[in-house]
Amino acid sequence: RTMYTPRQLTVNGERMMESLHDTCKWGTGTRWGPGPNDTGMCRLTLTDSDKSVRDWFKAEMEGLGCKVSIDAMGNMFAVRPGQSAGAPTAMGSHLDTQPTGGRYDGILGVHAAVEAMRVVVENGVQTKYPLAVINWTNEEGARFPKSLHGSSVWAGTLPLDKALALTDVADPTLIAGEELARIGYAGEMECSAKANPLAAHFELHIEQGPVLPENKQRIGVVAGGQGYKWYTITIRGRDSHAGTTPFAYRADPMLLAAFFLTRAHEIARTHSGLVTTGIFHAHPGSINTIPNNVSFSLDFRHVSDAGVAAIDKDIKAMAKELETQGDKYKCAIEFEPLFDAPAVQFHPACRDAIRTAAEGSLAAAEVRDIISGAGHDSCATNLHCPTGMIFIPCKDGLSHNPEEYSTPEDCVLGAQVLLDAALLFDQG
Ligand code: HGY
Ligand code: MN
Ligand code: MN
Ligand code: MN
Repeated sequence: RTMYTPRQLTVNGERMMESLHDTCKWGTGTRWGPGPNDTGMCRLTLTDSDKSVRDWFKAEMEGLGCKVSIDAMGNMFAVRPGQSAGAPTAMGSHLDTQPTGGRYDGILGVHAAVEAMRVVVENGVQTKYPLAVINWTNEEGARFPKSLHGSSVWAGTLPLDKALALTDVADPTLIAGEELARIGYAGEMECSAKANPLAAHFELHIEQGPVLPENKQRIGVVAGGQGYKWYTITIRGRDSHAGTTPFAYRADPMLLAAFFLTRAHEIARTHSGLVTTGIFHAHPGSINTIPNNVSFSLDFRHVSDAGVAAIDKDIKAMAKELETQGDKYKCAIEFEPLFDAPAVQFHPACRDAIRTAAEGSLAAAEVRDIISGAGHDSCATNLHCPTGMIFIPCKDGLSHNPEEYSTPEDCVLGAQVLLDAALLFDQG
């Protein structure tokens, strides 16, 4: 058996890019369907657009002779047997998107994996172990607020019943488990690494940040990823009349939210971390009534767990201080934990396979080690099997935005490195 060498098989870039852009047609411009600024890329998890692209994935993989299994979280595993039985070497990512992005985020990794499988099949390659392509459910957490939703249940960090009970952030009458069944992807298979183990997981993803473009490098060998926490913050005050309530009689949650967010940003900067609020509600939402309460999302991140913990501690201390503000009436600040992921280090064997693969296509200077600012399903699989990630640059480091863009050349190069790394690992 000769060892596989990078580029021994080559991906068909034309075919991959055509099918990638073709599946964007199932996106919609708004949360719920064709809307005014139809960007054609919104495939919020468990909506009809997600169903369409899942149906395409299933048909495509079955057409390649793979067996497609669906687990209780709707994670989709397309597996092709190898010479020996055993856990598959997997190439995975996600087909769901943010409300206004997703031309490449997630879907590129799935298409590159599909193309890698096409090349293996059409060349009649017998891999040592089974080879798999995976579509993970709701990596984004944009609709049902858990990042890495499907892969976290598989990894055992989120109980299935809690995962299925999550409600839609925009319409709490919509429940994840019911939406999963509605689109026909509530699978029989147990959703766990125990019942459905992987030998390794490789993921191609756009960097979504500025490091590769700024350094004019083309492949990132991802060494690890940041830790992050999500909360819903609720600040409860006292609703009263905008015109008759003197400042000394106010407990104004909107004012406190302004202080809170400014101070939270200062805290994150002090610790060289990041903090973001993407969702904000004021209740009852009337121009001339001081709100009864405001609620908003809080996402903060740091390359180390200690950093995340320090930011967490300082933000909570700051909130305690803000609660003492006010004369007759004061506000209360509540933290509802939504999600947290530890900082991760990816497996050296996968990193080596990726670097060998990358240098099979590029000069070493065009390849760099990099830390992922974003969370990925690979952060979940990393808890159970050797995992590696490959980054390609995206324009201006922009992502989670309709202008998200990577060149076809970089997409195809990334797919080639994914194919080569997975086959090198399979034979390693
Ligand atoms: O939030 C994240 O980093 C992931 O892309 N959902
Ligand atoms: Mn992603
Ligand atoms: Mn994303
Ligand atoms: Mn992600």
